[in-house]
Amino acid sequence: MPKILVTRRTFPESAAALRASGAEVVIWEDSDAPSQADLIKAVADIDGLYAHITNQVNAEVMDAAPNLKVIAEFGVGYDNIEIAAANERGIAVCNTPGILSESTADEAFALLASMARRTHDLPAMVKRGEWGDFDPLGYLATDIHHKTLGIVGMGNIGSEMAKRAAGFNMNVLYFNRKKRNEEFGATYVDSLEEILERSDYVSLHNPLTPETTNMMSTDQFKLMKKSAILINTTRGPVVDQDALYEALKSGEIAGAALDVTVPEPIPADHPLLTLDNCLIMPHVASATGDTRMKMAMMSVENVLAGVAGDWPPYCVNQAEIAGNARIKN
Ligand code: 8YV
Repeated sequence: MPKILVTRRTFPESAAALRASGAEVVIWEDSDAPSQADLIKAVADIDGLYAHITNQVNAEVMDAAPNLKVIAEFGVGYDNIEIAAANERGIAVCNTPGILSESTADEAFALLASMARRTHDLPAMVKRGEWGDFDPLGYLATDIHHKTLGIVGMGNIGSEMAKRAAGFNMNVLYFNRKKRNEEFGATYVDSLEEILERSDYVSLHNPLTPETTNMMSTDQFKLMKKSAILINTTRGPVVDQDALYEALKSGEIAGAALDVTVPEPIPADHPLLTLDNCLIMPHVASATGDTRMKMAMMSVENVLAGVAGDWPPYCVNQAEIAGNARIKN
């Protein structure tokens, strides 16, 4: 009987689907995520790992799990998995692409709209009893329509963002490693520099890799318009947070909305939390009940296929491990 470890609680439906397969299923039900030491202990005899962003699935974890055939990440980003180590060992790595793109773009667009129309700071002012007399020049916001949105990373989520922006009559530019054929009304620009210079809003949708770590730092903020707003729903380390703090404080850019930070959770005394022009959400872009359920069921499909010895439907390294896969069928 194969054994599967799920490293956070899951929906009753996904737990039931795992158990219905006949596998032995261990679900980490604690309110805290397992520590690295806990994880290393818990993987000893498992065949499948249903993993989450809070797990660092590195070579040490893989070596502690000699039977491990498949790692199914709950999420599209899998930068928490040491993919080279998985490739060397023939372990299949899977993710949940596509199904969370619309929810993530919904949140990214909501963050853009919130910063533009000041729903991030004015309601708190009203609650404090500071709503003064009508003032034609008071509480001024920024338009969304006919402004320029720069999308960095035109994958599934970036294209959903472009569609939303088109509905708001925005001009949309995008920068991607490769020009795409289907551009959803967006215009390709061939450098990050150009998109930063031309955009009123810059929204990041590229994955975290060694090349994109600190991709947005002091020099990049200098290129942006002083009135520009940055939206980050990808991964915290793509933005150099110290440089962002300086840029927001000095007025180099007008605002930032972040769904992701370094670290997560961001400590309550972090300098970014002292700024009125910075809105921070607790990494929830995919967190709607419907989308999280679909992600869970996709993770179940992936892990069950892997422990049964079949290629998981959403395997990201099938070509890399074809010659040495622990999956046999
Ligand atoms: C997940 C995400 O909620 O898919 C991703 O890459 O960032 C989120 O949708 C997160 O990975 C939690 O596992």
